[in-house]
Amino acid sequence: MKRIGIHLFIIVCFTLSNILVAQENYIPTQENLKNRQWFQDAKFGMFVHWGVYSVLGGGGDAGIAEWIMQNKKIPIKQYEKVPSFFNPLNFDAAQWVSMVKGAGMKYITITSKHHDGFAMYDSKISDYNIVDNTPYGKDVIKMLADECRKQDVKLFFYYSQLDWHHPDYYPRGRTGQGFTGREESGDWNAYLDYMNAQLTELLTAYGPIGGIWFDGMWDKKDGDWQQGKTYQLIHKLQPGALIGSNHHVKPYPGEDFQMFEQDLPGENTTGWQGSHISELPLEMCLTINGSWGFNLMDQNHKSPKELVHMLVKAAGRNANLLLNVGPMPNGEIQPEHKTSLKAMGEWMDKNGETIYGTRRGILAAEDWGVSTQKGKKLYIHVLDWDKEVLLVQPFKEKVQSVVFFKDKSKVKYRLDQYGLLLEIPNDKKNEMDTIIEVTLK
Ligand code: FHN
Repeated sequence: MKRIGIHLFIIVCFTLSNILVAQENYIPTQENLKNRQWFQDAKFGMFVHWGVYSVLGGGGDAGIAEWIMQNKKIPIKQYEKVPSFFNPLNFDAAQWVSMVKGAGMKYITITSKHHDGFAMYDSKISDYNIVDNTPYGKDVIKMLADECRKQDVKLFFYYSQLDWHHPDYYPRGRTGQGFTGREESGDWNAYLDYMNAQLTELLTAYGPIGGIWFDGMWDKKDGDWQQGKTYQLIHKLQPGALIGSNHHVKPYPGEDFQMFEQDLPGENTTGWQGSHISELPLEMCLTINGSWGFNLMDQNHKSPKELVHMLVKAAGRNANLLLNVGPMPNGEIQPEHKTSLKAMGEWMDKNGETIYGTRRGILAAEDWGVSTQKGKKLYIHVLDWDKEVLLVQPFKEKVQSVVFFKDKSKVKYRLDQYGLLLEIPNDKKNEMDTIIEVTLK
C-alpha cells in the first residue's frame, strides 16, 4: 500500500508541477498577440447577460436579475421549472448584431453559462441547456456566432466558473450555500472536468472566438481552480482566443487581458476592485442601467452622455468599454437601451477617429477630461469644464497645430514652461465632449 501511495504522490506532484509550469511559462502566440492589438484598437464592445432568469425579471426587486436564484434562495428543484417558461420567439441575431454595429461596437461578450449553471448553448454533456430544456429549443449562441461571422463582429463567451446547480461544485464557496438542495458532498475534480468539457464545446463547436471571459473565482478565493490546466486547454484549442478572468486580483499567467467591473482602471467605487493595473490589454465592464440581467424594476438607465463619458474615460486610461445589456425573455433588447446604443453610435460615427485605434494620451487623466493618442495626433477630450480657458500641465511636447476636432477651426493657445493654455469659448464647446486635436511636431 505504501509503495502505491508514493507512486501516487509522485504522479500528483508531476501533474501539479506541469500545471504550475503551464501557468508560469505561458508565452502568447503571434496570433494571440495580434488579437490583443485588435482588442485594444476595438475599444468598444457589448456585454450580454441573458439566461432563463430573465423570465423572472429580477423578481420585482432592483439589482437582483441574474442573481435571483441566490437572492431569493430558490432551490434547484424549483428553479429547474424556469427554463420551461423561456421562449424568446422575438430573438433575432441579425437585429442584435446590426444594433451592436450601429452603436459603434466591435465585439460581443455573451453569457454562455452564468452562475445558475444553465447553458445558453447546445451542450452535449449536460441537458441543462437551452436546446434540451426550453420550449424554444434553439442554440442562440450558434445563431449569434454565425451572424457575428457574417457581420465581422468578434464573439467572446462569458463562462461562470461558479455553479449553483452542479452537484460537484463542492466544497461550496461564498454563495449557493444551504438553499439549493444539493448534498453536502461532491467531487471537485469532476466539476473541473465538467467545466473544461463545456469550455471544449464552446471552443470547438462555434468557430474562431474572440476569447473567454471568466467569472466566479471570487466565490472561492482559495479554491483549487487549477486554472493553468484550463487556460492551457483553451490556448491549445484556440491559441488566438483571449482569456480574461473577473477575479478582481492581479492577472494570473495565461490571462491575456484584465477587466475591471463597474470601475475605471485604478478606481474602486465598488469597493471590491484590486488596485493592480497590469500591462495586459484592459477592459472595464459597465451596466447600461443598474443590473446585468433583465430587471423589470430597474429604471436607472444611464444617459447617452454618461455612457459616452465612460467610453472616453476608459479610452483615456488605455481601456475598452464593455457595455452591458440584459435582454428580455422575449429575445428583445429593452427600447430604452436600444435608444442609448443608437445615440452612442451617432457619437462614434462623428468622433470614432479619436477613440478607435488610439491609446492613452501623453496627458494623465484629470477631472476635466482625458487624452487619447494615435502617433502625432493627440486628442484632448474636455468632458467637464465650465471655464473658457484650460491650462494643461505639464506639457513638454512641441506643437505643430491645435484645432477643434469637430470643424478643424483653430484653437487659440499659448505654450510655455507653465504648460499648454487653451482658449475654449463657450460657443465652441460640445455638451457631450469638446475634442481638441493637437498635432505634435
Ligand atoms: O456575479 C456576477 C454578476 O452576475 C455579473 O456577471 C458581473 C459581471 O461582471 N460579474 C459578477 C459580479 O462581480
